[in-house]
Amino acid sequence: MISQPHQYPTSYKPWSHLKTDDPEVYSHIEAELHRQRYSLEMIASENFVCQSILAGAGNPLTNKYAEGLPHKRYYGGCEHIDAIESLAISRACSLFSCHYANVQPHSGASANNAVFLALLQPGDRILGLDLSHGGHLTHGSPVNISGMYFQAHCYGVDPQTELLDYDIIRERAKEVQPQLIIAGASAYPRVMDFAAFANIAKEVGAYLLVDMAHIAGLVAAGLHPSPLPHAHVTTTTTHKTLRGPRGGMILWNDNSLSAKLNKGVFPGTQGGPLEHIIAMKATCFHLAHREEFQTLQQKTIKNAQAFATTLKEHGCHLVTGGTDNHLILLNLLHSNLTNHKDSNQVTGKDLEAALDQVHITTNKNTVPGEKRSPFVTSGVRFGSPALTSRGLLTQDFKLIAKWVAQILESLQNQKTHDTEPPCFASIRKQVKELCSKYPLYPEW
Ligand code: DSN
Repeated sequence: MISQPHQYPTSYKPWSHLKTDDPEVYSHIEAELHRQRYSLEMIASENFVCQSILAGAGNPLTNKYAEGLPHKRYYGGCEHIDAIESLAISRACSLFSCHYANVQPHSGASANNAVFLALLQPGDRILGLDLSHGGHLTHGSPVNISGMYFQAHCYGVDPQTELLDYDIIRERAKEVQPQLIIAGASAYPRVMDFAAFANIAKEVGAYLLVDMAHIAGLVAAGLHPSPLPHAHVTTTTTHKTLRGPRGGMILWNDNSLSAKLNKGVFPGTQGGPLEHIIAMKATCFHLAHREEFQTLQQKTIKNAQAFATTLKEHGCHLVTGGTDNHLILLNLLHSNLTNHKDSNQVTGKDLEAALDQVHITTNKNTVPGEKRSPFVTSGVRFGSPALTSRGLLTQDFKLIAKWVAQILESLQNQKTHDTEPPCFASIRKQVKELCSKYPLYPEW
């Protein structure tokens, strides 16, 4: 593991007491730690926190109710909670160069809901990136509250380049006349032009919400342009590239929005804040100022690009042809690696399951022009943050990409499903060796 502020001298684990108090839960936690240790985690939205944050999240602040904001609480005894939450707010503002932050959202989805409640009326029009083009459920999907309580419209990527085309987005915005435009994605591998989004929002008189959850760590390190100078409101999670505890946050600059946004969180959509997690958000923002964090984010991009290049060398088609950030989206509709005319059509579900069998963890993902259901899909999404935090190098990412291509090719060539393709056993062994070379939380 890299970028760990402290190595603990003993093998004491924060969850050790559960061994006697609740052996059943203890054994599931141990099993999950074992899974994380002996698999290659390539889900683009996941990461491994440093030991300080992992251990620090189990702290006495979990015992405290603190509804309200620092120094304006509905409960007594909040003086230390106030100090910690104020620190988290000021560190968030300093890290992202903005004036205001609410660090209470339990997740990115909760942060987005709070913004919707603050800025919209039921039935208002919102415009976000199509889910199958890399958008997110909370940006207007019909199965999410954002698509049920608002009139949700979407824009897509250019069918040829698979890139965002700001002229097309402008046209959509003029047609739809939304009250809110959402920029941000969970499967878009390229830089987003937030200034262009802001211009479009201004032209149609809409608020601009940027959901930077996936790229927050890159933004903090100055490796992706920041949305903060452009968006009315920015939301994020804290646990993806940012490498903090699992949670969300809202950032903004215009004080006239402050009361609405804060009320959108509490009492609008949440109750008591998770102050033990807010303490670790503060630590995350502190660590993100360090040079090691910058280096980690640079390596995250470099490793993703090495992975993408190797997949392409093996004949894989990547959405947009590559990546500028931490994620790679493999398009299986155009990635035929075999010479056989009658090769199998491999779905995202098939490849995700096959990679699971060799302990490479990914997720099936829709791709632009998707015809299959979200449970099947024609793509697989990969990400570099977790393995980069674990210490894997560019050469390791190239090796993993080679294994992915071998597995895909063997699925495309497979004549019978009765036996496992021959390369699986050897790749599984090599995955185990690679995991052992980069131990995860070795003191535990
Ligand atoms: N579920 C996250 C992702 O995987 O991208 C987004 O919330």
